[in-house]
Order: sequence, then structure tokens, then C-alpha cells
Amino acid sequence: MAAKTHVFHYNATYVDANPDGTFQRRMIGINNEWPVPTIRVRKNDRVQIHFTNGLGDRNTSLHFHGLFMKGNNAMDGPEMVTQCPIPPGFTFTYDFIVADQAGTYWYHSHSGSQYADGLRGLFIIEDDLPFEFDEEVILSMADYYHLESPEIMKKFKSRYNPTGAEPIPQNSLLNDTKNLTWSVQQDTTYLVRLVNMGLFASQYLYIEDHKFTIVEIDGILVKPVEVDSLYIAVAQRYSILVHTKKANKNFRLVNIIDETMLDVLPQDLQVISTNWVQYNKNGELPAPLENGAGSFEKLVESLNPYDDFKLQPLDKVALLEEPDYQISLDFTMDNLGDGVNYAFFNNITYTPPKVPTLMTVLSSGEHASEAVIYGSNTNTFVLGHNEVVEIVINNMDPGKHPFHLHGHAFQVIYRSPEGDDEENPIVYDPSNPKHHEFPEYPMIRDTIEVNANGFIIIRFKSDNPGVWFFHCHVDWHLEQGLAITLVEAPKEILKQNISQNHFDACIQGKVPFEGNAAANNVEWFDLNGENRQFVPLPEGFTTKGYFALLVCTIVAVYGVFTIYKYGIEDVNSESNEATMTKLYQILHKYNALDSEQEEAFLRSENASQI
Ligand SMILES: [Cu+2]
Repeated sequence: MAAKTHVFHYNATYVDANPDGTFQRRMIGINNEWPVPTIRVRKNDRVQIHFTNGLGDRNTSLHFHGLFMKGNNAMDGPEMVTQCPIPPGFTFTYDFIVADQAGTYWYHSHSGSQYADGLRGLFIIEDDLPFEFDEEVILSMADYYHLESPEIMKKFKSRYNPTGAEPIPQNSLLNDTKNLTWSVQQDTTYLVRLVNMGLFASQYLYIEDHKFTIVEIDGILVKPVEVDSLYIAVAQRYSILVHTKKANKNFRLVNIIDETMLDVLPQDLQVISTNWVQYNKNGELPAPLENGAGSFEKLVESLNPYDDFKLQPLDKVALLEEPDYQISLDFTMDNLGDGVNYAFFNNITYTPPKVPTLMTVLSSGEHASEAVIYGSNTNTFVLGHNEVVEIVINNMDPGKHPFHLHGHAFQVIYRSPEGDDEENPIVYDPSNPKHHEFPEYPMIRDTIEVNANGFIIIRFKSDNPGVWFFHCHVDWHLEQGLAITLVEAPKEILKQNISQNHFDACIQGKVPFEGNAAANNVEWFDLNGENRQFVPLPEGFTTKGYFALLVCTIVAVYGVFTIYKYGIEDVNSESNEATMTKLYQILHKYNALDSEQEEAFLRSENASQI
């Protein structure tokens, strides 16, 4: 069949919606509709999306998750990585050919945590499949927040949230609604495309009394495996074959938020969501499962989701040979001097450059291979062409994290179990022979979850020149800086084209499109003025801290003494009050001092009085 060109005119607009039936809010839709459309094309087709930012008050962008964009890096979408943000009123054209890929993909905004507001949908690439089925169905799951993401962000990345506790979703949706009923025919084979379009929570999914067969993960066909439940991290996809029974009753279809990822568990949050597979329209729907205390543990214990690490690509792709280049990343979370909790790879929290990194490559010419020009806080690694690249992630954090690489599907060659705790994470040890035991035909996918306090090793071939983002797909963590940038085969990137439309977006949004990370296109190694992460919090106690501790101690001792004194005799309350007032005045005055005044004060009469 001849390849087709699909032309779409998409206008991002606000739409009021109430997907969970409890709270009407503003979502980001397309052409005044939400949920946004599913894009469906065939392999080798061309896609042209004239995408207008009709939001009026914020920038936007689109990323096509899992698409390789070979030779066409500029169409990948993440803002400040491959393009300038699309400013309000601007029309940006995404124009690409879906090359040698097929399966279940999705597209979403790659501007901050914006896809939480609904700008995300499926992107399905059809192809002749090596198995039979009668009908195709989509089941998308997503966690769902009642507030808009910029509002959530303000509270999340704040000194008043020093532990970096992630925002807790208010609900979870299946096909962008609650209590979904999926009507089925008896004795029929359905190809079900599953995607977790959520921002944070992984989910379990099962159908009561039904088994199903995994046939695809993240666009990669796999050796079929029969299972009875799945575990899907955000951004991951599965295709499963469900063969319906010769039944006349209805069954529960259950999706469950992985409760262990949530720092707190609000009473009214439905972790367990019941939907139905309906064989009989007149039949009863089994009652929804309960959500009380302990019900999550009990239910999950009864499930036995298949370990995706064991899935093998259908066309057996052998383990890539020993790497030419290894990137080792230690992932931690900590606070910086502004009191905000950040995420770090090797002590660097990703801080966007002033020029989109692809544009730095394209304007740098001979300097393109020098990692330094891409900035001090972008965590940029320059890769050679057609090399085997290995990335090791040591997760020193007690949470699970789904990592996604743009531009590639990678082999997952090692995944350690969960470590005991933060003090004793399981980290990659090159001298441990066990850490070199890899599968013959490793799982291939584009998003992989690393276990809490554990590590993973992935490999891929650097055969797709471009600037590719590698980041945690929990977008709250991406916003905390959990990302690196790969500049893959820069000399080859220089041969790629970029449209005038790209530069026009930059001009309208007043974003520089030439020069190094600091937008300096004269002195390429001078990064003065680049965006930098905050300085670390000071080690131990500052003088101010010691003083505050001293005053607190005195006040406490005085308090205890007062209680004692009141207990045994009458007191002159006026003199007590006067002393307390004096202490508070000193403390108040002290807190307003800068460091020089502080030192002077400590030597002063007031201090010695205490
Ligand atoms: Cu994460």
C-alpha cells in the first residue's frame, strides 16, 4: 500500500471537563474537545500536524513518545531540548515520516508538567501483525488531578515542601472516565492497546477470571506470554490479546494505583477502580471492590503481575556487545540553598539551557563535539556514532522511577531487586560477576522502571544522530531536574535540516537560538550568564542556627523553670512577662540581621546579657 500523508490542524484550547464526575475543571484539549483525538496512521506514512497554541497564557509543545524521528531530530518536541517553546498564538508544524516502527505510542505536551492538564493522546501505527484478532480496543489509564499543573507546581517545588513529597492525584481514569463499561462479544479475540498516560502513579490492571496474552511492549512485538495481570508504569504501553468467554455474565475490570508510590494516602482516594467487561447488557454488574484500609495490600498480593524483564522481542535481537561508552548515573534527591527539594544525577539537577540544545549543536559547527558548550547543569553527554552505549542508573532513592529515552528503544540488560533502604542501596558493582549476567535476548522498550534503592543497566546503539532527552517520566521528578541530555553523533546532526518555522517560534517567544548554553556565539567556551542550579544548603549549623538553638534552649529551660516555680509559690507575673518579652525581642531582632551584623551582635552587650 502506498504511504499516505495525514494532515491535521490542531488548535490547543481550554475545555471544561469533569472526567471523574466530582469536579469541573479546565483541561487542555484540541479544537475545543477533550479528550484529545487518537492519531492513527500506518507504517511509512507521513504526518503533518499544524499545531496552534490557542491557550493564550502559556507555552506548549508536542512530543511523540517512542517515535525515533530518525534524521529528523527537530520534530521530537521537548522544549529547550530540540525546539523553542511554542508561544501563544503561534502555529508550529510537526512534519515527519513514521519510518520503520509500528505499535502503540502516544503523544503529549513536553512543556513542564503540562500533560497533566490533558494534552496527551494515543498515537497508533498500524502494520500487518503476526497474530489474528477480531477487534481492536484502547484502554488508557491515567492518574488525575483536580488542580491545574502550574498551581500544583507552585506548592510542590517550594521550600514549604522540603521533602519533595509528590502531589497526590485525586483519582485515576480509564479511557478518561470512571466506571467504564466495555461491551464485548462472546468467543471473540480483542487486541487491547494499553497505555499509562498518567503523570506519576504506576498501575496494576486485571480482568476478573480472564487471562490474556502480552504481544507488544512500547512498540516492540514480543514472544507471546499468557498472564493474568499487568503492572504499567507511566508512559509504558502494552498490547494484549483477550479472548472472551462463552459467558453471559459481566466481570470486573480493575485498575489499581500503586499505593506504595504515594507519600500520603488521602482517605477519599480510590486506589482501586472498578470497571466492567460487559457480556450481557441486561445482566448485573458486580459491585465495585472496596477501598478500605488494607484492601490494596490484600488485592495486590493476590495478583502476580508478569515481570517485564523476562519479555523477549519476537524477532530475537541478541544482547548488544560490550559497550564502547558507559554513562554511570547516581540518582539522589536533596535540597538546595533555596530550600526546594531537587533530583540529581551525579549531583547535577537538570537546569534548562538558554538556547535549545539542538540549536546549540546546529550553530556551533566545529565545537559541536565539546560537551562543555551545552552547559554546566544540563548533564550533557556527547556520544559517538554507531557505538554501543550503556547507561547504568543507581537509584539511591526509596521510590520507583520510570526512565524514558527519546529517539531509541533500548535493551534492558539488568534490573536489580529493590534495595533494603537508603543506607544500603543495591548499586552496580563492576567487580561483581553477577552484575555481568545478562539475558541472551533482553527485553527492549523505551520506558523502564527502576526499583527502589536498586539499579538498572540499559544498552542501545547510537545509530540515530540527534539530541535526545533521557529522564524520569514522573513529570514531577522531571521538573525537579531528573534528566540528562544525550548529544548523539553531533557531526551527523549538523547535516540535518531545521525549518524556518522553528526559528520563528524562537523569535516570537524571544528565546535565543544560537550559541552555547549561555547564548554566547562568540566565545563558545564562556558560559557566563548560563542558567545554574542553586548553591547547596550550607553544611551543618550556621552561626544563626547555633544562636537560634541557644535561645530556644534558654526559653525552654526558662519555661520548665516557670512551671516548677508556679507549682511551688506565688510569682510576680509582671517580671516574668518582661523577661519573656525581652527574649522575644532579641530573637526577633537577631533574625533580621545579615551575617556581618550577626557577628557584631554576638559580641555585643545584648548577647552577653543572655
Ligand atoms: Cu521519578
